[in-house]
Amino acid sequence: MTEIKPTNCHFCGYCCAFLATVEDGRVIDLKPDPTRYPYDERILAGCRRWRMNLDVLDSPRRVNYPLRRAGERGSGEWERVSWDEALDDIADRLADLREQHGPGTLASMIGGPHASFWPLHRFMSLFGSPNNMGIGQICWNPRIWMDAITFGWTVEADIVPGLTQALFIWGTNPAQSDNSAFWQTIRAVGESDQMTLVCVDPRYTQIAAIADIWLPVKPGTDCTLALGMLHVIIGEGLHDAAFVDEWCHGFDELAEHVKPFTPSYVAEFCGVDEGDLVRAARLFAAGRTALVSGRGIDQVGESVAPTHRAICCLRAVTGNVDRQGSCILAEASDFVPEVDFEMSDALTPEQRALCLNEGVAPLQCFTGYELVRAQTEKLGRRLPMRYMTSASPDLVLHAMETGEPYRVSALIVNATNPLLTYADTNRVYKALMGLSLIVVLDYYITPSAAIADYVLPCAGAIERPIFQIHGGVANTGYGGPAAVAPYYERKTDYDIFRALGLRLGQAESWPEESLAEAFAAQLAPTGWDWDDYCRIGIYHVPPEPEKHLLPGADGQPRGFATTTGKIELASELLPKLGGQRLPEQGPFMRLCSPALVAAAEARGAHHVQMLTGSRKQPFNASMYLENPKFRAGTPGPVVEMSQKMADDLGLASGDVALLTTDKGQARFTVAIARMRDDVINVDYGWWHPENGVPSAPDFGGIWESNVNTLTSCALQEHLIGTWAYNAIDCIIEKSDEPLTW
Ligand SMILES: Nc1nc2c(c(=O)[nH]1)N[C@H]1C(S)=C(S)[C@@H](COP(=O)(O)OP(=O)(O)OC[C@H]3O[C@@H](n4cnc5c(=O)[nH]c(N)nc54)[C@H](O)[C@@H]3O)O[C@H]1N2
Ligand SMILES: Nc1nc2c(c(=O)[nH]1)N[C@H]1C(S)=C(S)[C@@H](COP(=O)(O)OP(=O)(O)OC[C@H]3O[C@@H](n4cnc5c(=O)[nH]c(N)nc54)[C@H](O)[C@@H]3O)O[C@H]1N2
Ligand code: SF4
Ligand SMILES: [Mo]
Repeated sequence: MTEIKPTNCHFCGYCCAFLATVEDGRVIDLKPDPTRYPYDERILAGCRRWRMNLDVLDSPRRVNYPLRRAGERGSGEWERVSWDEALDDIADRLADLREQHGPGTLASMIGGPHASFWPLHRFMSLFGSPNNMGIGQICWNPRIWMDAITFGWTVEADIVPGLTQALFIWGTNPAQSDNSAFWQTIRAVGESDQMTLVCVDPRYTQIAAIADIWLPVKPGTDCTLALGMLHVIIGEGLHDAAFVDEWCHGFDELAEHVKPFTPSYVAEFCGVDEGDLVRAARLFAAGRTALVSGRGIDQVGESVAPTHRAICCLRAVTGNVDRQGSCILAEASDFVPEVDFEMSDALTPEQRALCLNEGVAPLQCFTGYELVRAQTEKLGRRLPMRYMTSASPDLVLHAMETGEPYRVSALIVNATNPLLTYADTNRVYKALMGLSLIVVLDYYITPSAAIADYVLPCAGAIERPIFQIHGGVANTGYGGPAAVAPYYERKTDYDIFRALGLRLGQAESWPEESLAEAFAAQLAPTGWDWDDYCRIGIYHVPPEPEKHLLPGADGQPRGFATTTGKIELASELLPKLGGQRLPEQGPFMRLCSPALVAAAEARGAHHVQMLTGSRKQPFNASMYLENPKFRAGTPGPVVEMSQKMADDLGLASGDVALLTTDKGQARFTVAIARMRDDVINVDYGWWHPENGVPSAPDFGGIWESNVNTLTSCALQEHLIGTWAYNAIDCIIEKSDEPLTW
C-alpha cells in the first residue's frame, strides 16, 4: 500500500517540511511540503542536502542493530547484540560504577542541534549527575547568559523591511551557515537602499561583499570595537536619552567607562578604518537597528562575556531593545519549558555540589543559574538548566585523567563526534581510552563511536517526530511527525534513555511510552493536540514589542526582569560572580608557548593568528563528507589566507601547510581568500568516512587534517568556562608530505 505522509528533514535547524511516499513501511520518495512551515522555495533551492535524506535513511554505513565491542577498545571488532542484552548490561554497569564512585561518575557529551537533548538530560538528572558536556559554552550560551543578565531575557533580531534602518551582521556568516532563507533576506538588505548593511568579520565573506561597511576586525577585539562605537554614540549625544533615562541602569558609569575608547585608539587596536568605525557607530544610533551575532564572537576566550555585554549596551543606549525593527524579547513558552522536561530540579543539593564548574566558572553552574533564575522568574521565565550549567570539558577530562575530585568513569556520547569537534583531540582521545564504559548513540560508526563499548543505533529524521524548540527560550516549536517506524532495530534517543531509565528505577519519570506521546504532553498546556500540531507544523506566538511598558501586578509598568528592573548597562549581578560590572576587553588565548615560537621562527616558520571552523556548505562539522557529489566540489580541508600572507609565508595555492601548536599538528591544502592579511582560517571536522568503518590507529584519518588536534579546552575564561576556536595562534610552515585528500 502506498501512502503520503507528512514528515521533516533534520539535516539542519530549519527542519523543513516534506511529504514522504511510503510503501510497506519504507520511504520511496520525498517532496517538499508547501502546506507546512517552514516551506520556502528559496531554502529548498539553496539547500544541497535534503536530497540525501533517502540515502541516509538506508545508507549501508548506518548502524542498524546494537553493537558491542568485541576486541580491544578501538580495534574495530564488533558483535551484534539484542537491545535487552545491551541495555541490561549498560544499566548494570552504570549502577555498579555509581555505587563505587557516586553519581557524578557518569558524564555525557552532546553536539549541535541534531536531536532533542532533553531525554539524555532527563536521564542524567535522574541518575544524579551534573556532568553533561556540550558545545553550549562556545555556541549560544554566552549570548543567552548576557542577554538574560542585561535585559532579563533573550532577544532575537527583528528585521522589518521599511522599518529597520540598519542591519549589523557581527561574527556570523549566514551565507554559509544558514541554508539560505535568512541569507536571502540579508541579500535583499544588501540590494536595498532603505537599509544599511554592516559586516563585522575578519574575512571578506559573502556578507562583507554586499555590505555598505565591512569592519575587518582583528579576531577577538570585538569588545573594544563595541566600546569604541559606544564612545562615538555617547560622545556625540546620539544615544536615545529618553529611553536611557527611564529604562537603563548605570548610564553615567558606562559613559565614563567608554571615554578612553577614542576612534583612533580603537581603530588601531581592532585594525579597522577609523572613518568606517565612526560611520558604523553613527548608523547604529540613527534609527531602528537590528543585529545578529554568531559563533565568531562566541569562541574568543576571555572576551566572550564582555563582547556580548558591550553589544547589549549598544542595543540599549540606542533604544534598540524590544522595539519593532530592532530586536524583540522572546516570551516564555506556553508549552512545558525545557527545564521541566529535562527534570533539572531532580538533582539533589548533594548532586548539584558535584558540579565541577562551581567556583571555577561561577556563572555556568548552579550558583550562577539560581542567581539568574531569581531574576528571570520575576516575569515567569526560566532558562534550560542543563545547557546553562553544562560542565567544562577541561574539568571533566581532568576528572577522567586523575580521578580528582572524583572518578569520572563512564560516558554517554549523543549526536556528537568529539574526536573531531571537541577541542584538543589528543587529550580527548587519551582520556576516553581510559574510561570503563563508553556508550555512543549515532547513525554511524564515527571515529568517536569507534572507541565505544556500545554503539546504539539511532532513529533519525523521518523515522522520528520533531518538536524543535531551541532550548525553549521562545514561544516557538516546530517540526512534525515521523513518516515511518524506525528502520531495522533503530530506536529514537527518547526510547533509549527511557529504556535505560526504567532499568535504573526512573519509571515514574518516564510516563510517556514514546517520543510522540512525550511531545504531545509537552504541547498540552497550549491547548493543541498532537494532530493539530502535525497538520500545521509550528506552534508560534509572535512576541509583542515593548513589553516593559505592560502593567505589572502593582499596575505600574513591569520593566525588565533584572535586579534593578531596568536594562543593566552596569551589571549588578555579574560582580557577585566575579564578573565585570562594565565590559572590558580580555587577553587572547595563546596555544603556542614562547619556546615553540622561538624554535619555529629559528627554522623559518611563522607565528600567526588563526580562526577555525568557519562554516561551509554543503558540509556540517564532521558530517556528509562521504557524499561524492559534495566532495567533487570540495575535495578536502584547506587553510585560507590572503595573497599577501601567502607571499610573506612563501606559500602558494595548492601547497601543503603544516600547522603546529603546543597541542599538536595538522596539515592542510593552502587556498587564497580575501581576508585580513594577518589571519589564517582553517577548516574543521575533516576525516575519511568513505574509507569504511574507522578503527585504530588512524580512526578514519583523524590525525591528518583535524584542526582540533591544535586547539585547547583549558579553562581560561572564568565566568562561563568557554574555550576558544577563534582568536588563537599557531605556527605555520610548508610541508613536503602529500595529503590523502
Ligand atoms: N575547531 C572548531 N571546533 C568546533 C567548532 C568550530 O567552529 N571550530 N564549532 C563547535 C560547534 S559551534 C559545534 S555545534 C560543534 C558541532 O559538533 P558535533 O555536533 O559533534 O558535529 P557533527 O559532525 O555535526 O556531529 C554530529 C554527529 O551526530 C550524529 N547525529 C546526527 N543526527 C543525530 C541524531 O538525531 N541522533 C543521534 N544520536 N546522532 C545524530 C552524526 O552522525 C554525527 O556523527 O563543533 C564545535 N567544534
Ligand atoms: N554549512 C554549515 N552550516 C552550519 C554548521 C556547519 O557545520 N556547516 N554548523 C551549525 C552550527 S552548530 C552553528 S553554531 C552555526 C554557526 O554559524 P555562524 O555563527 O554563522 O558561524 P560561521 O559560519 O563559522 O561564521 C562565523 C564568522 O565569524 C567570523 N569570525 C571568526 N572570529 C571572529 C572574531 O573574532 N570576530 C568577529 N567579528 N568575527 C569572527 C568568521 O570569519 C566567520 O565568518 O552554523 C550552523 N550551520
Ligand atoms: S538541510 Fe536544512 S534547509 Fe535543507 S531541507 Fe533539510 S532542514 Fe531544510
Ligand atoms: Mo554550534
